[in-house]
Formats: sequence, C-alpha cells, structure tokens
Amino acid sequence: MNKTGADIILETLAREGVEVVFGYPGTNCLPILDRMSDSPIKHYLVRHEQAAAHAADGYARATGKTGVCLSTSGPGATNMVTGIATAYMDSTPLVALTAQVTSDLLGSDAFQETDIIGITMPITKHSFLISRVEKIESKLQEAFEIARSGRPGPVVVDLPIDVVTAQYEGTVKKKPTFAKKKAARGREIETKVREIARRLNEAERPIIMIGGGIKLADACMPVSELIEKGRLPFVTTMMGIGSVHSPNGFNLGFIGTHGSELANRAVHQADFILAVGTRFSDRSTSKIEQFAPLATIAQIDIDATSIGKNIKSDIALVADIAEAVRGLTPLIEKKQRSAWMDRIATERAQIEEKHLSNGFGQVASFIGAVQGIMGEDAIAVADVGLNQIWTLRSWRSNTPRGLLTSGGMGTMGFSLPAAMGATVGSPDRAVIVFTGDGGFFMNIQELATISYYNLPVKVIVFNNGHLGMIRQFQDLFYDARFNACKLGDKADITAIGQGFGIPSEKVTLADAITAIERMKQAAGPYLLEVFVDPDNYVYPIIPPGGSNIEMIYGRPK
Ligand SMILES: Cc1ncc(C[n+]2csc(CCOP(=O)(O)OP(=O)(O)O)c2C)c(N)n1
Repeated sequence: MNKTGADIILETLAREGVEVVFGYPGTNCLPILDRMSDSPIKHYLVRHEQAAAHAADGYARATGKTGVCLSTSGPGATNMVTGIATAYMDSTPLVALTAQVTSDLLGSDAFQETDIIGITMPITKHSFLISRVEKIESKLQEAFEIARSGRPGPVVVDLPIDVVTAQYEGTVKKKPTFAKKKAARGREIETKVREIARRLNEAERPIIMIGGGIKLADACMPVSELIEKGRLPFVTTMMGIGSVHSPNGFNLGFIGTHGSELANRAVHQADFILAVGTRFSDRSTSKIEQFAPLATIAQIDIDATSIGKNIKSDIALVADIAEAVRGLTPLIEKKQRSAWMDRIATERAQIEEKHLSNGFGQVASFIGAVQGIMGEDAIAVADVGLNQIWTLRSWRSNTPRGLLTSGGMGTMGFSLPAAMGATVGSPDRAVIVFTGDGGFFMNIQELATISYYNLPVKVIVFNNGHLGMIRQFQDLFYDARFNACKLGDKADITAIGQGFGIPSEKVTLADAITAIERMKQAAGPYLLEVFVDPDNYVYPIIPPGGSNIEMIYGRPK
C-alpha cells in the first residue's frame, strides 16, 4: 500500500521517540489525526492550543525529551504562539506541528491561512514549511535534531494539507542537512579551561553562577562535583534552581529581582564569577552596569549567542558545559577561603533574621509542608506572580526537573497545562501546580482536559482576589493607587473545580496544611483553593531600575 504524507509524519515521529502529542484539531490537520489513530502515538486533546504548546513544554521540561504539539492552521497555529515563545525563552526542545492550507492557496488570504512561519520566526530556533511529500521525513528529522541540539528550543513545522495527503512512493532516507554550529574543540577548550582554572584557584571570593543550561546539557553532576571539590559557593538563575544539590551550604539561592538577598550580595562582592549555562538575562542581573562590579567573569555555554549578549565576559568558552567542567574539576584546588566563607555565613545569619520578621513565613511553611507530604520526588509547577516567587523561594528542589516555571517569558497561565504535560511524561511523580487566581483563570479550560483524562494533577490556587504582584507594585511604587489589579470574590473557584468534575475544597492559609493530606490521598486530580491576604507580598524585592544590592523590605522611603 502506498503511504501518504501523514503516514510518513507518524512513522518519523515514532522513530524520533515521540509517544504523545498534545493538540487540537481543525479540518486541515484531520489527515494527520486520522493516521494517528493507527499509530502508537497517543494524542491528548487539550481545550485551547496555547495549552497544547505549554503541555508539550511541561512534558519536555519534566522528562528531558522533545515535546510535540499539533494545531490546525490559522487561529489554531496563532493560539500556540505564546506557548512557543515561552519554550523559546527557556530553551525547551519542542516541535510544533501546524497544519496549513493547500500549497496553491498560500499567500492568497485563504480561509484559515496564516503565515505562521513568518509570525514565529523570532521565537523559534528554526521553522520549515514542507513543500513536498518526499521532504517530510528528512525535514522532520532535521526539526527534531535542531530542537534538541546545542541550546535547545522550539521548531515550527508547517504542513500544507495537500503535502500531507499526497502519496509517497520514495524510499530514500535523507540524513539531516542541518550543519551544527561548531563548538570550540580540543586545544582551544583545553587552553580556556586551564585559564579558567588558574583564575578560579587565584580568586579570593569566587562564585559559580548556574543557569538552566546546565540541566539541558546534562551537566548537573559535573558542576556539583566541581562545587564540592573546590568548596565553591554558588548562585543560580531562576531557571538554574534545583540543578545542583549541595548538602554543604554552598547554595546561596537564586539571584535577581526576586531572588535571594544573600545570592545578590555575594555576586556583588565576588572577585571571580564562573557562569555556566546562562545568558545573564536582566531578570538575573537587574541594573546591568552595577552587576558584579568587582568580578572577572568567565562564561561557558554551548550557545555562542549567549556569550557576551548581556554582560561582557572576560573569558568566554563556547563548548559543551559537561565536557568543559569535567576538564576543569581536576585542575581546581580545594581551598578554605575562610574570610570569604565567614563573610557569607555572617550575611546569611543577618538576612535570615530579617526574613523571620516579615509575612512571607506562613506561605513558605505551607509550601514546605506540601513538599514534605507529597514527597521529595514531587514536581512543583509554579505560575507567575507572587505565587511564583513564593514557590521558587520555598520549594527545596533537589532534582534538576523538580521545579518547572516560565522564567524567561513569565507567562501567566503556564502552570496548569505545563503540569498536565509533566504528569503525562512523569506519571510516577506527584505534580503540583502553585498558581495565583489570575494565572489560574488564564488557562482554566484545561481543568476539563485534566478531568477528562483523570490526570492526577494537584492544583493549589492562592486566592488573594487580586493580581497580587501588580497590586504590590502599585502599592510600593505608584503610591498605592490601585487600578486594574482587583479580581474580586464573585467567582467561586472551588465550585468551578467541582463543576469540571475535580474534587475541590476551600481553605484558609492557616488551615491549609491539614488539607494537603486529603489532596495526597486523592487518586486523581484535586484542587485546593487557599485564601491568602492580599497584603501578603514578596519581600525583599528590587525596585524597578535598582541594582541587585538595592533590595527593599517595604515601601521605598
Ligand atoms: C500573560 C501575562 N499577562 C500579564 C502578565 C503580567 N503579570 C505578571 S504577574 C501578574 C499578576 C499575577 O496575578 P495572580 O495570577 O493572581 O498571582 P499573584 O501575583 O496574586 O500570586 C501579572 C498580571 C504576565 N506575566 N503574563
């Protein structure tokens, strides 16, 4: 029997190891869905295409595999744009398949025609429109290769329906033609690694700065070994949280606007920073001119464009991080650096005292209790807003894939669909969403998907009746002139959860801990609506335009 383009698509996906696709149909993708019924690949029908992209993203973040989403042409494809951009900003390997109108109608403003290649050009690693059935296999292989290689990211593959339905008679399996950007090799790596080792050994106040790139590069173990061998204090970016487990107190927390004061202060005082797998985004550096003013900066990254993009590095090495760090560790001396470590310990004690005296403690202990009850292996998926910062600061993620969040894009509504994907990819791990009421409303329709497939996602909605983070900014920096931040209390989130067929209950923050056990016992999904005082803000915080050491604990004077 002759094969069609759709058969080739499904065979190629299966060969690439794809087991699930998150999608939403339209007539232009029906030929693919029709053939999918006969393939081992399972299709999860989401309730909005944005969620398909986030679910594929969450699946990829939780598993390390490449996520796949599918939409129809036109509005289906444009609905995925936010999800694709979110994956792009956090370097998630994703292949987004978009159906397209027939080739002869391209460019004619046909019904449901959209130039999705043009629209997604700046937010993808690459995008293809496949113009002939013979090219489907090689182009799809190439898409997967690009999505997962080097610095991973999303690739859009646009599939005109006539190409998908065309008969395929060829037998040739083409090799991917994508030429990988050449990383520095051999001699050059060795020379740079030696230089980094020398500077690191000479440093009196070194800091290792860890970005999400080390998870993507499978470099968590080599970096942990470097840290333990050299007794090197480290900070992470938001995306780097959980990548290195340090039982010896070398972890100073994550840096940046909402980061830990200890981490920010240490970076400010450091005389040498080795940055691995980070592009120094402004969320980490705050005011760039005042970032790490005393430090020589060395940077290792597989992605040449991440080097010197935001911060000028004194020593730059484009290389596989795991490989480079494995070469570096044997050259590192074990040094005491008592003065530096004492200084860090003193600051840590001072800062902890300040923390005890602000309202953050109650939320933190609730999140800590959730983790304690749900187990070490549980995955937290944080949304965006105060809830995100509470979660990032409180969830003790000791595994690289234990805390998922939209760091680069800060996409509200990410958590619920991403958690669906994480659950599908990691069915043995508990998956818990922490979201605000605002972010929850943004992809609320996915409760239907969760309920339909009985995915055991545990959803915790912090209901403060407000867009809490916006309220905090207006309170602190706009003279408490509140506008467009109140959501009110008319919507009954618990009733909504129940309406979607999900066991749900309301609790106050004070009573919430007892409800966690009930949430854990539920075999399927569960929703906990936790009421939080709208004045419960995140402190310390860096005011807009401030530097990393200008963290404040209340209204600026
Ligand atoms: C899609 C999207 N729109 C707007 C924003 C800007 N924004 C950042 S935080 C926030 C408020 C979040 O409110 P909520 O979800 O209730 O969480 P809370 O801060 O109360 O925890 C907004 C509107 C965003 N990050 N994403």
